[in-house]
Amino acid sequence: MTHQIKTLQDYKETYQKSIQNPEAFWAEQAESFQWQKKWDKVLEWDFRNPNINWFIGGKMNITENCLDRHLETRGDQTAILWEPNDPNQPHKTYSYKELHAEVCRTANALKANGIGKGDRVCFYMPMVPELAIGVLACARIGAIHSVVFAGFSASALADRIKDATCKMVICSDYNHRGAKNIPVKKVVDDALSMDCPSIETVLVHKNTGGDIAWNSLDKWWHEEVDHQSPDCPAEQMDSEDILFILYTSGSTGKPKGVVHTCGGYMVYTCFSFKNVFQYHDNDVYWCTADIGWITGHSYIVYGPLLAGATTMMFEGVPTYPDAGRFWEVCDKHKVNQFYTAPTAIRALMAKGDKYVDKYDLSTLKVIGSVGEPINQEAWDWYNEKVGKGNSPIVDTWWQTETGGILITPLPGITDTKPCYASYPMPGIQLELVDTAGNIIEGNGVEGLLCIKYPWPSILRTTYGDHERCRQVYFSTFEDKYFTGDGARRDEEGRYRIIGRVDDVINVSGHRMGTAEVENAINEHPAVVESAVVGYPHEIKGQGIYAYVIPQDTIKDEPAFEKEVRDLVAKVIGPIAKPDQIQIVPGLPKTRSGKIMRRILRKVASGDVSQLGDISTLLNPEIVEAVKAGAKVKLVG
Ligand code: 7RM
Repeated sequence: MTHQIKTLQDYKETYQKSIQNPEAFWAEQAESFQWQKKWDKVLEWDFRNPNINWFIGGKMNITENCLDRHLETRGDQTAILWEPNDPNQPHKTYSYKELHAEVCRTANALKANGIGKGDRVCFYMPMVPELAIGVLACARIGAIHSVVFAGFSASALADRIKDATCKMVICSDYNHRGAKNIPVKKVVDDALSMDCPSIETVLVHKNTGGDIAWNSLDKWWHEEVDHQSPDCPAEQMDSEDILFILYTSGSTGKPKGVVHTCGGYMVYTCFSFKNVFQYHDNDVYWCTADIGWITGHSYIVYGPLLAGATTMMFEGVPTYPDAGRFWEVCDKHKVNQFYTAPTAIRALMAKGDKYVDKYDLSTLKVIGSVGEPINQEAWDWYNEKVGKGNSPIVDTWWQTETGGILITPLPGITDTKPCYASYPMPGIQLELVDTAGNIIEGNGVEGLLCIKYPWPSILRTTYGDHERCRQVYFSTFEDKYFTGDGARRDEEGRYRIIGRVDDVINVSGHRMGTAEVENAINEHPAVVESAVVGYPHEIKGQGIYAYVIPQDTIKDEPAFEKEVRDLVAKVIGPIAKPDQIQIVPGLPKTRSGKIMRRILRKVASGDVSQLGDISTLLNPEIVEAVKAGAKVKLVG
């Protein structure tokens, strides 16, 4: 069995063991899975290339471990519990047996439509069970899934389809989200009109039954899947065969396709799930993320199913029909572990205590947070109002690239401290360095967060561009994985994540490259140049502040701002719309022409007390103009 840490002493010993002999430690964790052929060697690695291989020579299929392995012991237990958007509609359950059969049917349908090992399949779907089923069906036959969050625009979807040369897109007709009915298939149609020649089939899941256009590549999910056999042999996969691609934003260029492989991802997501959430048989676990993000991949689908858990999938939003929905659902399904994002906690907190106070919530044992720093106020509210002071908060730090949770308290085992993600998981060797790469030793220090040794679910490459992977993650500091985050280590060795040190902003837990948003804004014909920065936002954590230089005087500013926002929504998606747009005559630049983002960040945050030396700027006079037009109240 995957080791489940029980005591503080156990954590300390396990951590020591994992550092002293990582290969023996991870081999022991890997033993508990079903391997078609055991590995020859546990690990080979080189961070310079990078070249990272875990469980070399091992053959397996992750779905045999998520599904088949549990049939004898828990075949009738609920695997997926699905709660619909509309509280008056019935929920659905899939037992492990039923899920196995559905995954096999779907896998057979994919095969019948020409999908085989190594082919890429894109998903553009809301949170319906068929999304989890489809993803697992890909894994069953060795096809690589690329799930695109269904809030992205047609052009963002087309970019991702093209980058991975996907053969198939799987979508829904429409999507229920709160009181809205969103035309999902229409977005796919629009994406495919942007030249995606690799797509051979569009598989459409009938979700609402609303009217859709029907094109030559389209096929209905139910017509392709329902008549298939409920048995499908699992494709034999090498540990290092690709399991999935997931796009994520960086500081430059277009989003990159982070690649995770089968063996290591399986071992780490199961191990971390069992330990971080202290899951026990018959518990009901709920992660509110969308499967379009890594949190949904690792901690709605793979981690929980590998561990034989009951995992809930929620179609709706936290505020529909009112701000008590999360808590109503926790009570309804007797949820034991609840995992959400600080932005949701802050939004619900702002609606007032009456929405949470009327629920019992006594089944909760562990409550989690992920995606961005959780501020003290939100932590306290979560602790008191949701956890009722007796459910430990696990503030989990990790990234799309890390595949699983790397820094977190272990509930009931290690202590918790507000705003601290706390301690590294077993196998995770953290290091803080300064900008020159010098290691910062000791406690009570701050630095750039790096990891000096591989763990099983570290990314292997960025799809189709290995050099970019090397450059972004492994070249800043020699022989280390650089996270892009700054962190503080307190006197007792706990870690507090401060935030990104690059041009990536975190809006409601969604990662966004400032360059990506700028490129979208610059598509507007009346825009000469733009600069985007993050600024503190009460609910979203960070908001998007855009400085825009127009070609000519803008006569109708509100209309112009709306055009810019709509354009960003069209190019990337509504989540990337700027919160503030400031029209400026110019941008502060260095003599070498680089935008001084530091100054723009200061103005956007309203604190201009320490702008620093601006005399060396190419255009120091522009700073006054930028300050004069600020969209927020300035102090200092
Ligand atoms: C899981 C996920 C990764 C970035 C990461 C951080 C930030 C995530 C926390 C956090 C403070 C946390 N993947 N981040 N978790 N910051 N405390 N507990 O979010 O790839 O989308 O984002 O998110 O900056 O680098 S992600």
